[in-house]
Amino acid sequence: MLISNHQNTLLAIVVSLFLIFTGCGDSSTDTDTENDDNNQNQSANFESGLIGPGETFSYTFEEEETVDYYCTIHTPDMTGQITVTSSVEAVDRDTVEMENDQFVPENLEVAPNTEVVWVNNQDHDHDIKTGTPSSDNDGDDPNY
Ligand SMILES: [Cu+2]
Repeated sequence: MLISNHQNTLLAIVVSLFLIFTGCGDSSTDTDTENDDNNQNQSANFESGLIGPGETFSYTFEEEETVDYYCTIHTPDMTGQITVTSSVEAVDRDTVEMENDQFVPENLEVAPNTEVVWVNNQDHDHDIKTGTPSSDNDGDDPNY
């Protein structure tokens, strides 16, 4: 009886150590892959998640830079670019429409600190993300 209890305690300790060890390994690898994927020499970085029909997504661009983005659902054809430059007149907010699986306008120039609102005018979802379709293919999803 005594011996068996002792063995159970040892087993519990070994199992706990194993769970702690594997738990730590998991979380650190996940974060690393995410960061590598979006490293494009641009500071703007967003992922809208699904934008349903009639819904909008907005993001404020702070510094002068050129930002590529695309729709992950309609890749590789649905791409757009935001050029942030103080050479254009500053407005609080500007708009990109999603029509016929295109961004309109495809290239939008805004001054720093402008909020850009994407409007989904279509009857299906879009999902927009910074980067280009090809840069994403190098990363996490070999099946696409
Ligand atoms: Cu789309």
